[in-house]
Amino acid sequence: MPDAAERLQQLREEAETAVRAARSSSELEDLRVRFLGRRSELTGVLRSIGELPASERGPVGQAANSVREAVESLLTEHGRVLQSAELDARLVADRVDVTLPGDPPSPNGRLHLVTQTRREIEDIFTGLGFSVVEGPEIELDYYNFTALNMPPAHPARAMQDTFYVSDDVVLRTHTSPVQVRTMETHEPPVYVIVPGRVYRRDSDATHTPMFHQVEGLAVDEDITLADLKGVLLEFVREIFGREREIRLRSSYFPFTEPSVECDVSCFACGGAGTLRDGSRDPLCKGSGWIEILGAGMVDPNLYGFVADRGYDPERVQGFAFGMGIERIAMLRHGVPDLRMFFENDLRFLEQFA
Ligand code: 2NM
Repeated sequence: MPDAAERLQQLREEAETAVRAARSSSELEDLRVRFLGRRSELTGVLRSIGELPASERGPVGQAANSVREAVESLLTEHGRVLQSAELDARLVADRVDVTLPGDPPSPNGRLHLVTQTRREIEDIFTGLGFSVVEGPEIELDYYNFTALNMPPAHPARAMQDTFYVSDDVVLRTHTSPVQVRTMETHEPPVYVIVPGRVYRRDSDATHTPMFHQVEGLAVDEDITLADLKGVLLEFVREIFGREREIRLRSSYFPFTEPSVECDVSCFACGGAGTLRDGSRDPLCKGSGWIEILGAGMVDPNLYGFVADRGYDPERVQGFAFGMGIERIAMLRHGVPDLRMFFENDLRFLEQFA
C-alpha cells in the first residue's frame, strides 16, 4: 500500500508537469487520454481496487480518486487558459480593418478611339449593304499605283510621299489597292468598304506617317453619282446627326472621273458660319461646311486592269470614296491634334469609353 500511494503521488506530479508544459488545447486532449483515458495507469488502479486486500481498498480508492479529480480540474483550468489565448491569437490574425478604403474598381480596358470609330463606320456601311474587306499593308507598286491610273511617272509615286520597301514594293499609301484586288477576285456587282492602316511620308499636326482610312467601292449596272450622294448623305447623318446636309464640290483624283469633295454642314454652327454671339465659327472657319471625304465615279480606265473579270465599262459603272478615320473622330470629338491618337496617353484615351 505505501507503494500504491507513492505511485499515485508520482502520477499526480507527472500529470501536473505535463499539463503545465502543454502549449495547445489539442496537446491537452492527448494528456487527458494519457492520464485519465480507459487504458491509463490511473484507470487501471481504480479498476483493480477490488483485487486489493479489504483494508487497502478505502485509502487507495480515495487517493486514486483524489488524483483523478486533481488532474481533471487542472486539465479543465489550463484548457480554459489555452483556449482563450488561442481565440485571442485567431482574432488578431483574422482582423479586418473595416476603415480601410474599399478596393478600387478594376480598371476596365477600352477600345482605342480609332477602333471605335472604324467599327461605327463599318456598322453604318454594312447596314447599307456593303461588305468589309481587308488586304496587305505592304503592297506591290502595281496595286498601289499602276492599276489605279498612276503609271510609273506619276507625281504621287514620288519618293517624298511614299515609303518604298524596294523598287516595286511600297507601304500602301491608301487602301484602294484592296479594291483592285477585290475586283480581280469578285465579279460585279461589288459593294465593299476597306478599312485599314496606310502610310505616307508626312509628319505634322494634321499628318502622321501612319493613319487609318476607310475607302468604299460600289460597282454595278446603272450606278450614278446620285447613288454616291445618297450613300454619303446617309453615312453623314448616321455619324454626325440626322440634321446634317452634305454638298459635293468638284475635285480631282487619278482614279475617279468626275471627282468630288464631300462637305458636311457644320455641326457647331448648324451651317450658319456664325456662333450665337455673332462671332465667326472657328470649326468651319465661317463657311458653314466641313470637308470630310473625297469621292467620285470610278474612272472607266480602271476597269481595263480587271477586264477579264467581267468589268465591262460599257455595262458597269461605280462610285468610290475615301476618308481618314482619325479625321472623322477628331471632328466628332473635338480632338485638336492628330498626334494625340498615337501618343498613348491614358488621360486622352480614357475619355472615350
Ligand atoms: C478617295 C477618293 C476617291 C477610291 C477609288 C478606289 C478604287 F480603287 F475603287 F478605284 N478606291 N478608293 C477613292 C476615290 C478614294 O479617297 C479620298
